[in-house]
Amino acid sequence: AMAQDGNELPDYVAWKDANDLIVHSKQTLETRRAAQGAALITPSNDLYIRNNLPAPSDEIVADRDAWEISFEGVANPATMTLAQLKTMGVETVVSVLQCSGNGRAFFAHETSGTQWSVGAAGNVVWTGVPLRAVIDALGGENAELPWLTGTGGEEIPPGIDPTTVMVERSVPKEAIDQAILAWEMNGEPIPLAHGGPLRLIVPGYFGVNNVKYLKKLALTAEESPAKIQQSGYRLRAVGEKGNASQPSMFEMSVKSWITSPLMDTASGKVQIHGVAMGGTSAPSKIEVSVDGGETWTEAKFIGPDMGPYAWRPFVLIAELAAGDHVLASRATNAAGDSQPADFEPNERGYGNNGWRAHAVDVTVS
Ligand code: MSS
Repeated sequence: AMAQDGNELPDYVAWKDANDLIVHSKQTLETRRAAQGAALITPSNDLYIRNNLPAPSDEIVADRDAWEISFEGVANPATMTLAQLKTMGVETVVSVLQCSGNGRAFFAHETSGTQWSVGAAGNVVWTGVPLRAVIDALGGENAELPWLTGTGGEEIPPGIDPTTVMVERSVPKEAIDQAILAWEMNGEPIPLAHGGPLRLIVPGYFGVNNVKYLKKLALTAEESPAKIQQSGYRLRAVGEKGNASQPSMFEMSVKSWITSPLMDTASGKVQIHGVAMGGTSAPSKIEVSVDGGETWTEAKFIGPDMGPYAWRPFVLIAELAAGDHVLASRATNAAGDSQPADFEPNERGYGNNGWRAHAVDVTVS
C-alpha cells in the first residue's frame, strides 16, 4: 500500500495502515500526528517502526513457542523456550514505546537521524512473564553484576565487527523489577516488525532499551561493548562525540503534545485533544494554552488510569476567537516533574520534551 507521502510500505510491514504512517525509510516509519488523536491504545497497524538492522526473516515467527533465550549472570544459567516462559507467569502492562529521537525534528540545530516529529511513540499493551519471576526461578541474580544486558536476534553480516552494528543494550539492573519478557502486543502475538517472538519490555525506558527478538539476557559486570550502548544513544553537547561517560537514554521524562486541531479551524468552541505521558510515573496534571504559553488552563484526562507507564489522552473545550493561535500543552507527573519550555539541544536530538517545540500554530477563521 502507498502512504500519503507517496512511499510504499515495506513488505514486512505491508499489513500496517499506510494512511496513518509516514515512511521515512524501510526501517523507520512514523505515526501521523493526526492519527494519534485521542486513542487510549495505539492500534498495532498505526504503531511506528524503528529498526537499526533489517528485521530477521519471518521464519523466526513460524514456530514461536520454539524460540530460545539464554539467561546468564544468574545462579543457574539456562536456556529456555518461549513455551517454558509461558508457564512461569503472565502479566499485562500498558507502556509507552517511544524512540529516543522522537521530537528530533523540532530542534533548531541540524541533527543526523530520522526527523521524527511526535509519531515515534505509541501507547501499547504488552503481555508476558515478569522478568523477576524468571530470574528467581533461576536462583536469583548475581548481586555483584550491576547491568541487565539484552541481545537482539538479528544475524550479523559476516566480516564485520559485531559490536559496530549489533543491537545489545544494558540498563541498570533495578529495571528487573518492572521488566517483562513479552510475547503479546495489543492482545496478539508480537508481530515480527515489533520484535516477536519475544521482546524485552522495560516500562518507562526509551524505545532502544526494549530489545526485539530477544535471544540472550544476562546480568553483566559492564555495559554492553556494542556501539549502540557505548557511544550511541547518549546525551551529548552539540558537536561532541559520543562516549560512555555521557548520560544514556534510559528513563523517559514527562511529555505531552496536542493532536487536534492541527490545521485551520472555525471560531467558537473547539475540542483540543492530545496525549500526555509521565515517563516513570503517571501523568497527574495536564494544562493547555491557546496563547503560546502566556496563560494555561487545566485540561481533563480521558479514559481510565492505565498505570504509571501509560499515556493518557486529554481534552479541553476552549473558546477560540478568530485569529492566529499557538496551542501548547504542558504535563506534570506524579513525581512532580513538569515539562520544560525548552529541552537543551544535544548532538543527536534525543529526549525532546520541551512544550514550546511541540506547540502547534492554528489559524481560526
Ligand atoms: N531491538 C532490536 N533487536 N533491533 C533494533 O533495531 N531498535 C530499538 C528498539 N529495539 C531495535 C530494537 C529502537 S531504537 C527503538 S526506538 C524500538 O526498538 C522501536 O520499536 P518498534 O517496535 O516501534 O519498531 Mo529508538 O530509541
